[in-house]
Amino acid sequence: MASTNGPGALQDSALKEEIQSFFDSAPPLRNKNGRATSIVCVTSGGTTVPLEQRCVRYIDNFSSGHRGAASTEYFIKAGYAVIFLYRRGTCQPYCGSLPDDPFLECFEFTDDAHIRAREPHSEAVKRAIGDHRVAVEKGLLLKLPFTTIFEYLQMLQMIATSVGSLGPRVMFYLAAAVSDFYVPWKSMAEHKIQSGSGPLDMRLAQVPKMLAALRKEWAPSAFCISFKLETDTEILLEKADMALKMYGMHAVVANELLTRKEEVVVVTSDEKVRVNRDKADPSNDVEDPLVKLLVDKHRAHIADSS
Ligand code: 9Z3
Repeated sequence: MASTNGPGALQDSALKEEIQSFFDSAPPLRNKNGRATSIVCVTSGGTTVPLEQRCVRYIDNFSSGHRGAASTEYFIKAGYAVIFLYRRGTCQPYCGSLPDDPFLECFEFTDDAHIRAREPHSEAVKRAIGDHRVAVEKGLLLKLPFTTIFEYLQMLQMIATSVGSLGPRVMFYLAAAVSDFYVPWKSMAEHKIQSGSGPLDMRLAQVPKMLAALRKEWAPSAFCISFKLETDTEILLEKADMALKMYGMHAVVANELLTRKEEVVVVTSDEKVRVNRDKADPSNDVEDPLVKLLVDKHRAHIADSS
């Protein structure tokens, strides 16, 4: 006989209401300085689409992860706690000024068998380690890796349904490059596809429109920013507008592949704001003004919601 006491859907509607009213009236979570914590989930890097269950081959979406990693640093600077959902092996926060293989290039053994940072990297290493440690120790950076489209969307759903209840203080900044097509697990070959039988015919299914679920079901009060990437500037803004309306995003950041480090356009229902990198210094990036603009819009969203 099925137990009515065990875990599962709450049957008792009075209890459901009591729980809801407890959370509705609870003071917002605060950080150590007594400020209510705003949380942003930054997604970064491209998802893979495996072609075999024991995966030897996969389709990949391009993204170096620079946008997500740099934006994470600016959000932390602006007082946010960041959940950094990133593709394994892509750029990491605080590592932007280090060489590609920092472990091998930045360190050396001393005569007494200690490890020290080598010049000219020691200042950059010190800053990266220090800033990263402070962010983690203050509870402002949680890093979660994904590889496949399956992992990415399951983790995004898990994050959204857990932090969604915190309401308008939560932001989603979806910079990851997410596949539109995939091979459903059940119809995927288990073993490596053999090349002996000629050309490969494969039908890819469309990935369901998860942005709509995020916005409407998983975290309905959160502030949601998605990104639109195109290689043809003629269709970019029109496509960004379509995404804004179709998924009910609060803003869509439109970018073109070749100029994405110099300029983006933030598309909202009432304006299109061009955001450019400040060229005065080569170390400036476009994520700095972009995050500032979105933080302002997020503050307005929080004020409107209360
Ligand atoms: C972006 O458009 C990002 O800005 C980039 C950043 C991936 C271009 P990098 O990582 O580049 O700094 O090298 N991300 C979203 C790309 C995407 O797949 N968007 C989908 C689409 O355009 C909607 S979710 O259809």
